[in-house]
Amino acid sequence: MNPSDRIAALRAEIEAHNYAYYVQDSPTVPDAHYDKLLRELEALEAEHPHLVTPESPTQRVGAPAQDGFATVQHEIPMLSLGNAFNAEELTQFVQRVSDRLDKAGSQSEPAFCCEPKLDGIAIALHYEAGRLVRAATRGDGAAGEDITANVRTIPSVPLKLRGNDWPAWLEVRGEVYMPRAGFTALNERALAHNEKTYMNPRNAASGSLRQLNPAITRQRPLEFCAYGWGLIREPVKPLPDSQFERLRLFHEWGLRINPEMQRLQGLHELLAYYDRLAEVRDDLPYEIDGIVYKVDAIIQQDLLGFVSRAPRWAIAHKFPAQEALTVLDKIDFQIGRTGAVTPVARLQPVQVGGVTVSNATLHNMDEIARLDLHEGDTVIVHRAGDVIPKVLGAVVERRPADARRVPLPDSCPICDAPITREEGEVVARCTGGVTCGAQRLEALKHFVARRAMDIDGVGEKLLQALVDRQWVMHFSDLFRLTREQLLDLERMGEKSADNVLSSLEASKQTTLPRFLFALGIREVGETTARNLARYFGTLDRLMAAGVEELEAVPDVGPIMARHIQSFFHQEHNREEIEALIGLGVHWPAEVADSTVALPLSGQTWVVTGKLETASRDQVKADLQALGARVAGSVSAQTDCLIAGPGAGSKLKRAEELGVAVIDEATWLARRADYRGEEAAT
Ligand code: 9MJ
Repeated sequence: MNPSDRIAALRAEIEAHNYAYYVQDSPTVPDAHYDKLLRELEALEAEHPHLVTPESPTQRVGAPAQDGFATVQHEIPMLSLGNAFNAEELTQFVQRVSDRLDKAGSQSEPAFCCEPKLDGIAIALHYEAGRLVRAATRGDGAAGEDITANVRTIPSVPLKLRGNDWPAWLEVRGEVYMPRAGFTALNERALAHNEKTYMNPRNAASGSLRQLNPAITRQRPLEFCAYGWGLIREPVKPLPDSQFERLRLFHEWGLRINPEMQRLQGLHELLAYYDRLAEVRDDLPYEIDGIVYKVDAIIQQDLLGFVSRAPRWAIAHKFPAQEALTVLDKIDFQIGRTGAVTPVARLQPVQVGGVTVSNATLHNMDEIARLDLHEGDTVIVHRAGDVIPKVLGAVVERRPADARRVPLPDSCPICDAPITREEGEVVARCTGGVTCGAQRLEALKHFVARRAMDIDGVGEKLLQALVDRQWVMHFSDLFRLTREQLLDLERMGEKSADNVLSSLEASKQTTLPRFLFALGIREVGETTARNLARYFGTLDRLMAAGVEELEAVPDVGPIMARHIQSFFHQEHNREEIEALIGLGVHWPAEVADSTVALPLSGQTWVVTGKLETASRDQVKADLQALGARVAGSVSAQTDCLIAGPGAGSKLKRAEELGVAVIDEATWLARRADYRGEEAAT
């Protein structure tokens, strides 16, 4: 393709994305893909300057102003930021800044004001005599939309500035964004009411801000954070000559600024700041997509000036994209331990969030319908932190003619038993029960797992081989395996066979909570298994318990109680338990304790940072065993935070809220105490 055609194609595609993004609040492609197109266009236009036109998407900053809102001209253009996509590009930026300052005669090494790059909507707030008189979106940078009525509903936007030393006219610039928790709640509400959900917090913020009815905006959990300024007139006293100090002054006037903001110097410090925030990124209560570095001294900012779209004195150092485009090749159906049918997206491998993703769970048929997914679709995949990858939606414009809808299969792909979905249930189930190879394999995997019977050396491959040969149909069959059988398996040497046999033998000595958890009773996780063991003391008492008595156990609700009771009523389960005990599975007696609440009952704990003596999972399990609820984030409801080295935003939040914080050593001492109390009762 010749450059002129490629430029035309890029412009058309970018314009289409702009429209979807800015006008419909419903992006068709991830930001990273959009950035790539824009960069390619910029590079081509730089090579062929005669092909640049005023209408080119490279010649404007953002979206054009929309109908429905009055237009506000920005007296000083609202620019965007240049990007650095890796450390090398940041290095070049720092070098460029130093070189230019040198040339301009400003020898002092620049300091940078650093803060997370909020993923929201840039706006300008106009304060006249300290009162909010107007709020506007960035729009195309030259003119935006008057969204004053909507912005006035945002609690963190002061309608009147504090103090009295602000300029007669002050234009504050910053980001309106939606914190993660508010976004999740908003989408959950929308789902419950069968309304449109938003793809991400940023679109939710944009959509909420651009409501024509401010009463709707008011119900949306929006926040504002200041990071800059526009026109300033008639200051009553000279403003600080540093970005950092100026924002601190804004803070005194009642504006929010980012608590992570720091003034740093030298590439090394900038990169360390980037690394630290990349580490805590997923723990922050809001989404960020990179770090913004701004030359701190305003005199140096002025010396550096602007290029067409962005200041030369600032840059956004982007984090690896958490969203990417790929093709959904196929939807498969997996059968879980309890027969639950889970659709799984088979994707063309794609890099996202720093790893290669080729599968993503689609949860259930409702989710496929909600996202309107077809095999063959181009889809947007999201992956953040260690969270499992998620398909956010399809790019309908790219749907090929032969794209296929995928119905729920009538029968199980493994055992051919009918698949049913009960009225009002989201989950479809294979009715094959233990005769279904998939359910059997999943049940066995669960049974041997580390936190269950902990049978070392018996993994999925071996279990699959044993199930295939029909040597292991039930849990108890594991303990009937002979050395000869094992040696008959491919790739099983004498040593491995002996190891498997001794692991099996060793696992027979277990605990009642482990045994109960291993049985795989629906809804019964580790904590419930512990609570059941503790409450009833013996398996016999538990097996004899009625629904009412089961419901008296901490954490056990009516549905779970019914699952437990029905499990122990089924003849084949009772036989299996008897067989296991007959083959030597045993556990020490538990001290039944149905009267005393667990020491941490009713408390909410959070764990963060690196721990020395145990994994976070283990500490979590210990906490749950003591009755605590373990939460993922710190709130006013948190009773205690266990913080290891490297703790970031959670620790900060706990300190802000006055939540008790203990280190690992203190936790270990407390745990010993609690367990001591337990032993004494
Ligand atoms: C965000 N999004 O957090 C800027 N930004 O500065 C910060 N954006 C910006 N600064 C000039 N912290 C243009 C945009």
